[in-house]
Amino acid sequence: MQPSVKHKMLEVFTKANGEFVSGQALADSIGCSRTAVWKHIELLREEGFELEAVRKKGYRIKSKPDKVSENELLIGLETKKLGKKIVFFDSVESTQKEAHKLAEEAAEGTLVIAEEQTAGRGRMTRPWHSPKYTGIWMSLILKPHLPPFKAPQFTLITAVAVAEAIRDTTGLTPEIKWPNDILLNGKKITGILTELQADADQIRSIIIGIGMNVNQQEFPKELESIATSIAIEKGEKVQRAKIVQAILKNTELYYQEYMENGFGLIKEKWESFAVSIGRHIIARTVSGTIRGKALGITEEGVLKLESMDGVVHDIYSADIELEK
Ligand code: BT5
Repeated sequence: MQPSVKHKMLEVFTKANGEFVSGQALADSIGCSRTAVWKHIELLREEGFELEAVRKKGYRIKSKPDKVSENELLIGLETKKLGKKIVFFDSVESTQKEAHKLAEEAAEGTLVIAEEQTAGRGRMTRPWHSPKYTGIWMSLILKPHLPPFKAPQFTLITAVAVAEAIRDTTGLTPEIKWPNDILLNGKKITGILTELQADADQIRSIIIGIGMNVNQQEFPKELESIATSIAIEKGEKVQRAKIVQAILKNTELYYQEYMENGFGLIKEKWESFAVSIGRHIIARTVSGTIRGKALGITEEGVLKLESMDGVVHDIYSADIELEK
């Protein structure tokens, strides 16, 4: 199938918003014959789209396949900029690596997404388990005109966008563990990896990697006790494209809010999801381990941690464990 005809057809269905579109209307908008429309409807069906056909009314899309390729993500995407350009891989080493390669030339909002990563990574080159067709493995390229020290705030902006996307699409109640984990019932379902391409005083690109466990029913032994998925917590599978669309919509909204009005509203929302604030925690940083009470985060997204001797530490990056 020619991508342009397929795209045009999906666009018409998107505009129709679940209503029927007649074969003639499809043919007219696409600029092809009714036979070609029929042929392309069949091809969409083969791809897993459920299309209802009713005489005298036409066609409508009843459901989309659970894929995260361009077509599935573009139907129903409600953003102006984010995700308007999608680079899709069926299998790739790491979307983060691909996004780094593309960043210089890419338009802001370009999304790199894959059905599987064979060498997905977390912070400090830790491995990120990314099995095929079950999760969301994606990297988003943003180009804010900001100095590099503002970049950590984007982890928090993304965390709020992701937490709300999970809440709104599944009804589950996620929590955020500073700085980059989203949890369901105390186990990790999402990790965020914010990386930079920058000059000394100016960000060129921020590459936000998001890894979310969605439809996995099981995990490898080493992750069993710390990881979970939406399907495990909800008891049913969910459409990944819907969640991706919600993440993009929320990220666009909070990115704009941040650029126009600063961090205030996002900080408030972040704190409403935060699990570690006010609790006794262990923070493992590259320069050592500090135990104490998490007081909150600053406008810069820095964690304030009060140790037993009353000293308040600024934590820029760490792994956090909640004290029992
Ligand atoms: C993170 O690192 O949590 C950031 C993960 C970012 C992954 C995305 S996927 C798309 C993009 N492309 C990439 O290559 N990466 C990004 P960190 O806080 O360092 O956590 C890593 C640790 O989480 C590992 O050491 C494991 O213990 C655990 N882990 C690995 N895979 C997991 C999974 N699928 N679910 C939950 N925990 C996992």
